[in-house]
Amino acid sequence: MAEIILHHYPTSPFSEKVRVAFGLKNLAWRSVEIPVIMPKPDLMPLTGGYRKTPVMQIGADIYCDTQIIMRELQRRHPELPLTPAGHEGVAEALAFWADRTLFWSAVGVVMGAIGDQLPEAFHKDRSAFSGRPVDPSRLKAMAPVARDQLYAGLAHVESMLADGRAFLLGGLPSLADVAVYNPVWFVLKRLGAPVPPFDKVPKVVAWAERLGRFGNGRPTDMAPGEALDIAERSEPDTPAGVDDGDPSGLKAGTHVSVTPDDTGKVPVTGELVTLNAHEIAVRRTSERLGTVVVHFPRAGFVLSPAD
Ligand SMILES: N[C@@H](CCC(=O)N[C@@H](CS)C(=O)NCC(=O)O)C(=O)O
Repeated sequence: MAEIILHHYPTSPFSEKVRVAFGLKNLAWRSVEIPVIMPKPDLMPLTGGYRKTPVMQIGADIYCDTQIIMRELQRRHPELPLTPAGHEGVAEALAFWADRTLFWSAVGVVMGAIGDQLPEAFHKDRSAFSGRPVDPSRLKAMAPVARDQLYAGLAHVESMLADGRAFLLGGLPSLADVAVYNPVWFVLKRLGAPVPPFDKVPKVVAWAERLGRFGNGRPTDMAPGEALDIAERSEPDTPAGVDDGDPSGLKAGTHVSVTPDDTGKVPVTGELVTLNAHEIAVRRTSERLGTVVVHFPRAGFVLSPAD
Protein backbone atom coordinates (compact mmCIF):
# COMPACT_ATOMS: atom_id res chain seq x y z
CA MET A 1 0.00 0.00 0.00
CA ALA A 2 1.31 3.48 -0.90
CA GLU A 3 2.76 5.42 2.02
CA ILE A 4 1.18 8.51 3.54
CA ILE A 5 3.45 11.50 2.94
CA LEU A 6 2.84 14.74 4.82
CA HIS A 7 4.40 17.93 3.45
CA HIS A 8 4.54 20.21 6.50
CA TYR A 9 6.74 22.09 8.97
CA PRO A 10 6.98 21.58 12.74
CA THR A 11 5.47 24.90 13.92
CA SER A 12 2.40 24.73 11.63
CA PRO A 13 -0.82 24.35 13.69
CA PHE A 14 -2.88 22.97 10.77
CA SER A 15 -0.15 20.35 10.36
CA GLU A 16 -0.47 19.51 14.05
CA LYS A 17 -4.19 18.84 13.45
CA VAL A 18 -3.15 16.11 11.00
CA ARG A 19 -0.21 14.85 13.07
CA VAL A 20 -2.55 14.34 16.05
CA ALA A 21 -4.96 12.41 13.82
CA PHE A 22 -1.98 10.19 12.88
CA GLY A 23 -1.41 9.77 16.62
CA LEU A 24 -5.04 8.81 17.30
CA LYS A 25 -4.88 6.20 14.56
CA ASN A 26 -1.27 5.22 15.40
CA LEU A 27 -0.31 5.51 11.72
CA ALA A 28 3.13 5.25 10.15
CA TRP A 29 3.82 8.19 7.80
CA ARG A 30 6.62 9.92 5.90
CA SER A 31 7.56 13.47 6.79
CA VAL A 32 8.69 15.97 4.14
CA GLU A 33 9.61 19.32 5.65
CA ILE A 34 8.60 22.30 3.50
CA PRO A 35 9.59 25.98 3.85
CA VAL A 36 7.58 28.25 6.19
CA ILE A 37 7.37 30.95 3.49
CA MET A 38 7.37 31.01 -0.29
CA PRO A 39 8.99 29.86 -2.51
CA LYS A 40 8.18 26.16 -2.11
CA PRO A 41 9.75 24.75 -5.28
CA ASP A 42 9.32 21.06 -4.41
CA LEU A 43 5.66 21.44 -3.40
CA MET A 44 4.34 23.44 -6.37
CA PRO A 45 4.79 20.66 -8.97
CA LEU A 46 2.59 18.41 -6.80
CA THR A 47 -0.21 20.87 -6.05
CA GLY A 48 -0.21 22.95 -9.24
CA GLY A 49 0.05 26.18 -7.21
CA TYR A 50 -1.76 25.56 -3.90
CA ARG A 51 0.71 26.92 -1.33
CA LYS A 52 -0.79 26.29 2.09
CA THR A 53 0.50 23.93 4.75
CA PRO A 54 0.01 21.00 5.13
CA VAL A 55 -0.44 18.91 1.97
CA MET A 56 -0.83 15.14 2.05
CA GLN A 57 0.40 12.91 -0.76
CA ILE A 58 -0.41 9.27 -1.33
CA GLY A 59 1.29 8.09 -4.54
CA ALA A 60 0.04 10.40 -7.32
CA ASP A 61 -2.95 11.68 -5.27
CA ILE A 62 -2.40 15.05 -3.62
CA TYR A 63 -4.71 16.31 -0.85
CA CYS A 64 -4.87 20.07 -0.23
CA ASP A 65 -6.47 21.40 2.99
CA THR A 66 -6.97 19.49 6.24
CA GLN A 67 -10.70 18.99 5.62
CA ILE A 68 -10.04 16.69 2.68
CA ILE A 69 -6.94 15.20 4.32
CA MET A 70 -9.13 14.09 7.26
CA ARG A 71 -11.80 12.60 4.98
CA GLU A 72 -9.18 10.64 3.07
CA LEU A 73 -7.49 9.39 6.23
CA GLN A 74 -10.89 8.29 7.44
CA ARG A 75 -11.63 6.48 4.14
CA ARG A 76 -8.30 4.66 4.08
CA HIS A 77 -8.04 3.98 7.83
CA PRO A 78 -11.57 3.65 9.21
CA GLU A 79 -10.44 2.28 12.57
CA LEU A 80 -11.26 4.75 15.38
CA PRO A 81 -13.67 6.84 13.29
CA LEU A 82 -12.83 10.56 13.25
CA THR A 83 -16.46 11.27 12.47
CA PRO A 84 -18.48 8.96 14.77
CA ALA A 85 -21.64 7.49 13.23
CA GLY A 86 -24.57 9.85 13.62
CA HIS A 87 -22.29 12.78 14.50
CA GLU A 88 -20.58 13.37 11.13
CA GLY A 89 -22.27 16.72 10.46
CA VAL A 90 -21.65 18.05 13.98
CA ALA A 91 -17.98 17.03 13.83
CA GLU A 92 -17.44 18.61 10.39
CA ALA A 93 -19.27 21.83 11.27
CA LEU A 94 -17.41 22.23 14.55
CA ALA A 95 -14.12 21.62 12.74
CA PHE A 96 -14.95 24.31 10.16
CA TRP A 97 -15.68 26.78 12.97
CA ALA A 98 -12.34 25.94 14.60
CA ASP A 99 -10.47 26.30 11.27
CA ARG A 100 -12.11 29.55 10.23
CA THR A 101 -12.84 31.40 13.49
CA LEU A 102 -11.03 30.05 16.54
CA PHE A 103 -7.80 29.63 14.57
CA TRP A 104 -7.60 33.33 13.64
CA SER A 105 -8.13 34.45 17.24
CA ALA A 106 -5.26 32.16 18.27
CA VAL A 107 -3.06 33.58 15.50
CA GLY A 108 -3.85 37.10 16.76
CA VAL A 109 -2.83 36.17 20.32
CA VAL A 110 0.40 34.46 19.28
CA MET A 111 1.45 37.08 16.73
CA GLY A 112 0.62 39.93 19.13
CA ALA A 113 3.07 38.37 21.60
CA ILE A 114 5.92 37.23 19.33
CA GLY A 115 5.29 38.91 15.95
CA ASP A 116 8.06 41.44 16.52
CA GLN A 117 10.61 38.61 16.88
CA LEU A 118 9.85 37.22 13.41
CA PRO A 119 11.85 38.28 10.34
CA GLU A 120 10.68 40.90 7.87
CA ALA A 121 10.49 38.21 5.16
CA PHE A 122 7.85 36.37 7.22
CA HIS A 123 5.67 39.49 7.55
CA LYS A 124 5.97 40.17 3.82
CA ASP A 125 5.02 36.59 2.96
CA ARG A 126 2.02 36.54 5.30
CA SER A 127 0.84 39.94 4.00
CA ALA A 128 0.71 38.46 0.48
CA PHE A 129 -0.84 35.25 1.86
CA SER A 130 -3.66 37.00 3.74
CA GLY A 131 -4.16 39.99 1.43
CA ARG A 132 -3.83 42.30 4.49
CA PRO A 133 -0.80 44.19 5.76
CA VAL A 134 0.86 42.10 8.50
CA ASP A 135 3.28 44.15 10.60
CA PRO A 136 4.38 43.88 14.24
CA SER A 137 2.80 47.14 15.52
CA ARG A 138 -0.57 46.32 13.92
CA LEU A 139 -0.39 42.79 15.36
CA LYS A 140 0.32 44.15 18.84
CA ALA A 141 -2.56 46.63 18.63
CA MET A 142 -5.00 43.85 17.66
CA ALA A 143 -3.85 41.39 20.35
CA PRO A 144 -6.45 42.37 23.03
CA VAL A 145 -9.28 41.91 20.52
CA ALA A 146 -7.89 38.50 19.54
CA ARG A 147 -7.54 37.50 23.23
CA ASP A 148 -11.20 38.39 23.90
CA GLN A 149 -12.42 36.50 20.83
CA LEU A 150 -10.34 33.48 21.83
CA TYR A 151 -11.87 33.70 25.31
CA ALA A 152 -15.40 33.72 23.86
CA GLY A 153 -14.59 30.74 21.61
CA LEU A 154 -12.84 28.71 24.30
CA ALA A 155 -15.77 29.32 26.64
CA HIS A 156 -17.90 27.28 24.18
CA VAL A 157 -15.33 24.49 24.31
CA GLU A 158 -15.21 24.65 28.12
CA SER A 159 -19.00 24.24 28.21
CA MET A 160 -18.80 21.21 25.88
CA LEU A 161 -16.54 19.60 28.51
CA ALA A 162 -18.64 20.75 31.50
CA ASP A 163 -20.38 17.38 32.06
CA GLY A 164 -17.00 15.69 32.64
CA ARG A 165 -16.71 14.02 29.22
CA ALA A 166 -13.16 13.27 28.09
CA PHE A 167 -13.56 14.56 24.52
CA LEU A 168 -15.77 17.10 22.74
CA LEU A 169 -18.33 14.65 21.35
CA GLY A 170 -18.17 12.11 24.20
CA GLY A 171 -15.85 9.38 25.43
CA LEU A 172 -13.75 9.04 22.25
CA PRO A 173 -11.69 11.63 20.37
CA SER A 174 -12.98 12.78 16.97
CA LEU A 175 -12.41 15.27 14.17
CA ALA A 176 -13.92 17.96 16.41
CA ASP A 177 -11.14 17.41 18.96
CA VAL A 178 -8.22 17.49 16.51
CA ALA A 179 -9.63 20.62 14.81
CA VAL A 180 -10.10 22.56 18.05
CA TYR A 181 -6.71 21.28 19.23
CA ASN A 182 -5.00 23.07 16.29
CA PRO A 183 -5.43 26.67 17.63
CA VAL A 184 -5.22 25.59 21.29
CA TRP A 185 -1.90 23.78 20.65
CA PHE A 186 -0.59 26.82 18.76
CA VAL A 187 -1.07 29.18 21.70
CA LEU A 188 0.04 26.74 24.41
CA LYS A 189 3.08 25.60 22.44
CA ARG A 190 4.25 29.09 21.48
CA LEU A 191 3.34 30.99 24.65
CA GLY A 192 2.96 28.33 27.37
CA ALA A 193 0.06 27.83 29.79
CA PRO A 194 -1.69 29.48 31.44
CA VAL A 195 -1.55 32.65 29.29
CA PRO A 196 -4.85 34.55 29.33
CA PRO A 197 -7.51 33.45 28.51
CA PHE A 198 -6.41 29.88 29.29
CA ASP A 199 -6.44 30.65 33.03
CA LYS A 200 -10.26 30.86 32.65
CA VAL A 201 -10.76 27.50 30.91
CA PRO A 202 -9.14 24.77 33.05
CA LYS A 203 -11.14 21.95 31.43
CA VAL A 204 -9.80 22.99 28.01
CA VAL A 205 -6.22 22.92 29.31
CA ALA A 206 -6.72 19.42 30.81
CA TRP A 207 -8.42 18.22 27.59
CA ALA A 208 -5.48 19.53 25.48
CA GLU A 209 -3.01 17.62 27.68
CA ARG A 210 -5.14 14.48 27.28
CA LEU A 211 -5.20 14.81 23.50
CA GLY A 212 -1.48 15.61 23.31
CA ARG A 213 -0.72 12.28 24.98
CA PHE A 214 -1.81 10.45 21.80
CA GLY A 215 1.36 11.75 20.12
CA ASN A 216 1.93 12.10 16.37
CA GLY A 217 1.98 8.50 15.13
CA ARG A 218 5.17 7.05 13.60
CA PRO A 219 6.94 9.49 11.24
CA THR A 220 10.14 8.89 9.27
CA ASP A 221 11.81 11.62 7.24
CA MET A 222 11.72 11.73 3.46
CA ALA A 223 13.64 14.02 1.11
CA PRO A 224 11.41 16.24 -1.08
CA GLY A 225 12.91 14.78 -4.29
CA GLU A 226 11.86 11.28 -3.24
CA ALA A 227 8.24 12.44 -2.82
CA LEU A 228 8.32 13.88 -6.36
CA ASP A 229 9.78 10.61 -7.71
CA ILE A 230 7.00 8.64 -5.99
CA ALA A 231 4.35 10.86 -7.63
CA GLU A 232 6.03 10.36 -10.99
CA ARG A 233 6.19 6.55 -10.63
CA SER A 234 2.59 6.19 -9.33
CA GLU A 235 -0.82 6.16 -10.97
CA PRO A 236 -3.61 8.17 -9.28
CA ASP A 237 -6.45 6.19 -7.69
CA THR A 238 -9.70 5.93 -9.64
CA PRO A 239 -11.50 9.22 -8.84
CA ALA A 240 -14.93 9.22 -7.19
CA GLY A 241 -16.54 10.93 -10.23
CA VAL A 242 -18.74 13.97 -10.82
CA ASP A 243 -22.22 13.85 -9.28
CA ASP A 244 -25.10 13.99 -11.74
CA GLY A 245 -27.13 17.11 -11.12
CA ASP A 246 -24.50 18.92 -9.08
CA PRO A 247 -25.84 22.46 -8.40
CA SER A 248 -22.91 23.94 -10.36
CA GLY A 249 -24.02 22.14 -13.53
CA LEU A 250 -20.35 21.24 -14.17
CA LYS A 251 -19.57 17.97 -15.94
CA ALA A 252 -16.63 15.54 -15.76
CA GLY A 253 -13.80 16.58 -18.05
CA THR A 254 -14.46 20.34 -17.86
CA HIS A 255 -11.33 22.44 -17.54
CA VAL A 256 -11.82 24.19 -14.19
CA SER A 257 -10.01 26.32 -11.64
CA VAL A 258 -10.15 25.75 -7.88
CA THR A 259 -9.16 28.55 -5.48
CA PRO A 260 -9.28 28.91 -1.67
CA ASP A 261 -11.81 31.63 -0.76
CA ASP A 262 -9.88 33.00 2.25
CA THR A 263 -6.06 33.08 2.15
CA GLY A 264 -3.36 31.88 -0.24
CA LYS A 265 -5.79 32.43 -3.12
CA VAL A 266 -3.76 30.77 -5.88
CA PRO A 267 -5.95 29.05 -8.51
CA VAL A 268 -5.19 25.44 -9.45
CA THR A 269 -6.44 24.39 -12.88
CA GLY A 270 -7.12 20.94 -14.28
CA GLU A 271 -9.69 18.55 -15.70
CA LEU A 272 -12.60 17.98 -13.33
CA VAL A 273 -12.70 14.32 -12.21
CA THR A 274 -14.56 14.43 -8.86
CA LEU A 275 -17.33 16.72 -7.65
CA ASN A 276 -19.78 16.24 -4.79
CA ALA A 277 -20.83 18.09 -1.62
CA HIS A 278 -17.52 17.33 0.08
CA GLU A 279 -14.85 17.11 -2.60
CA ILE A 280 -13.49 18.65 -5.78
CA ALA A 281 -10.65 16.87 -7.63
CA VAL A 282 -8.81 17.77 -10.82
CA ARG A 283 -6.44 15.78 -13.02
CA ARG A 284 -3.23 17.55 -14.02
CA THR A 285 -0.42 16.48 -16.31
CA SER A 286 3.14 17.82 -16.31
CA GLU A 287 6.44 16.75 -17.82
CA ARG A 288 8.08 16.22 -14.41
CA LEU A 289 5.34 14.16 -12.76
CA GLY A 290 3.11 12.79 -15.51
CA THR A 291 -0.47 12.65 -14.25
CA VAL A 292 -1.52 13.52 -10.70
CA VAL A 293 -4.95 14.10 -9.18
CA VAL A 294 -5.23 17.08 -6.81
CA HIS A 295 -8.06 16.89 -4.26
CA PHE A 296 -9.72 19.80 -2.40
CA PRO A 297 -12.68 20.09 -0.03
CA ARG A 298 -15.81 21.73 -1.44
CA ALA A 299 -16.33 24.00 1.59
CA GLY A 300 -14.21 27.13 1.37
CA PHE A 301 -13.13 26.72 -2.27
CA VAL A 302 -14.31 28.60 -5.37
CA LEU A 303 -14.84 26.32 -8.38
CA SER A 304 -15.29 27.82 -11.83
CA PRO A 305 -14.77 26.89 -15.48
CA ALA A 306 -11.26 27.94 -16.58
CA ASP A 307 -10.57 29.63 -19.92
N1 LIG B 1 -7.83 25.64 5.40
C1 LIG B 1 -6.45 25.22 5.42
C2 LIG B 1 -5.62 26.20 6.23
C3 LIG B 1 -4.13 25.92 6.16
C4 LIG B 1 -3.29 27.10 6.63
O1 LIG B 1 -3.74 28.26 6.66
N2 LIG B 1 -2.06 26.77 7.01
C5 LIG B 1 -1.10 27.79 7.36
C6 LIG B 1 -0.01 27.18 8.23
S1 LIG B 1 -0.63 26.41 9.69
C7 LIG B 1 -0.42 28.28 6.11
O2 LIG B 1 -0.62 27.72 5.05
N3 LIG B 1 0.40 29.32 6.23
C8 LIG B 1 1.15 29.80 5.10
C9 LIG B 1 2.20 28.82 4.64
O3 LIG B 1 2.53 27.85 5.34
O4 LIG B 1 2.73 29.05 3.54
C10 LIG B 1 -6.36 23.79 5.95
O5 LIG B 1 -7.31 23.34 6.62
O6 LIG B 1 -5.40 23.10 5.64
